[in-house]
Amino acid sequence: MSPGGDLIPRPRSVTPVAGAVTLTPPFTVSAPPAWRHVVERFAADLRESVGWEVRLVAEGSPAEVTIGVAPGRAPEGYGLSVTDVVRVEASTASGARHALTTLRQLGPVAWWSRGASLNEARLDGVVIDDEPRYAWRGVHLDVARHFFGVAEVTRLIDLVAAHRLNRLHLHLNDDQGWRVEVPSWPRLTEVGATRPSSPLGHESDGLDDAVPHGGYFTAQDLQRLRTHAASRGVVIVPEIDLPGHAQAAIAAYPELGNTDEKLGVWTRWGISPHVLNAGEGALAFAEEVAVHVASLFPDSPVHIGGDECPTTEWEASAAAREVMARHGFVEARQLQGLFTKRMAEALRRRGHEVIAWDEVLEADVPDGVVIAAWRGVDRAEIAARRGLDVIMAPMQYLYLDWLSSDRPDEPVALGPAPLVTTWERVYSFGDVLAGLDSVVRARVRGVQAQLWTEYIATRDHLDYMAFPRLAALSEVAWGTTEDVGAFRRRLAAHVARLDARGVRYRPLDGP
Ligand code: TNX
Repeated sequence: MSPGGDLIPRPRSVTPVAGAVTLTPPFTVSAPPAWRHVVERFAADLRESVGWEVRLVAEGSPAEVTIGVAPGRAPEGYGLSVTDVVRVEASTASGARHALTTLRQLGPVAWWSRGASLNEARLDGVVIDDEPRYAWRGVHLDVARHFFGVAEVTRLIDLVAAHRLNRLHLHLNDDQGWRVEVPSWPRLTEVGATRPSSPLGHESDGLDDAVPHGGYFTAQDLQRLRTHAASRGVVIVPEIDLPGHAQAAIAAYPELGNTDEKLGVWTRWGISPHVLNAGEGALAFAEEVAVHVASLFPDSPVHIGGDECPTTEWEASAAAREVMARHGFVEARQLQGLFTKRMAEALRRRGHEVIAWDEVLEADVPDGVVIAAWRGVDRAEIAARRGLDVIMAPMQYLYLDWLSSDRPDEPVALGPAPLVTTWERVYSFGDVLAGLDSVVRARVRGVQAQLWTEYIATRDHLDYMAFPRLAALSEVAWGTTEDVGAFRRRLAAHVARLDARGVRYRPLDGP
């Protein structure tokens, strides 16, 4: 393959040129002082992979890799050239970081391994000019249905960053588990973080494994994740999903519910009918936990959930009907708008951007809320025409909990066919984005793939569901998709990097 011919995501422009550089350890990198942390991260990666030492020297000193400021570059853009030296230019630390990630891909596969030995790295001449099409290049991970701890999430952050993706959305609560400690509501984790069993096989089989499942993050855990993610240019976006998907919260605090029924943390998959009541106490609860979790991520947008909130309990509740009357609502669905407004306003007063699933469009939504459109591209179009920005997350293309193919030997996943998302299908979303009209296009912040974990309980299985589909997603998000056959050839080389990282990805042709 020609130099730079197997990069993923594909940069905007890659031109092979004469020249080559052979790096041997230790080598030097010069960079502006403000980007020191970016070089240190790169140095730590090479130390871990092949034991090389990378020495940071002052800007302007002779070095084998020079990193300079080019104010004209796009915020995440960069230039990278290999001639008789390696030169990087960028206008921000993010741009410089992307350049070094690309440089690592230009180098030997061993640069992605752990504890390998390597004498030299030969880089062929190439000039790369690059910048992403979308600012929001996200991956969502549901840590509620199955808990994934600090080590696993850290590893996912590394893999996300290796694909120049930049958002990790953590779904922190659901009917089946509450996964973040909130000091003023201790029972959320004392009671809500553990369920007695989980479905065995597919939900529709109706079986139970009789194995308790639990786990949650402390503030310190999340702080560690946040710091690590920041070092890789990844922003963690926490989600507190209310007023639906609230059964674990109601199990912990029955007064938040609508009935006297004694509920446990849910042990089935699907949509629990048990939602928060619409009284002041529950609204204050939603505000308080969202604000607390947001305080752990001071620089992040915060997702307030809002999906799949059944209204059956509200319709049957005299108290809810009273709240409706007070607000002049004609349908129970409008009650959800009280949560959207309460949470969104509290978060925005504290400087957070607010994101919500597209169902919130069916009740009042404050201006400025960003819509994560999951039920289809049509929901993104509705939001955009209402003047709201959108994150494209449609299940028909970007749900990685769907089967990887229609082969009978795929591991059990959300649905039977036709709920299938091949990596080719993910990749084809680039064409859908290209076909959007200008009104919608102007509102698209970016794209995001979803890893719901009802049927993903282990790290190896997470790898299988995530890759290579996230590699395809990264190129959709970067905005450089091309002919799928050409992508496949690059992907076939790229999986060597995943192998080097120990990723148990799904082979390109089948399980
Ligand atoms: C819908 S997508 C959900 C999740 C499920 C997922 C399964 C969304 C906002 N809600 O609760 O896990 O489908 O694919």
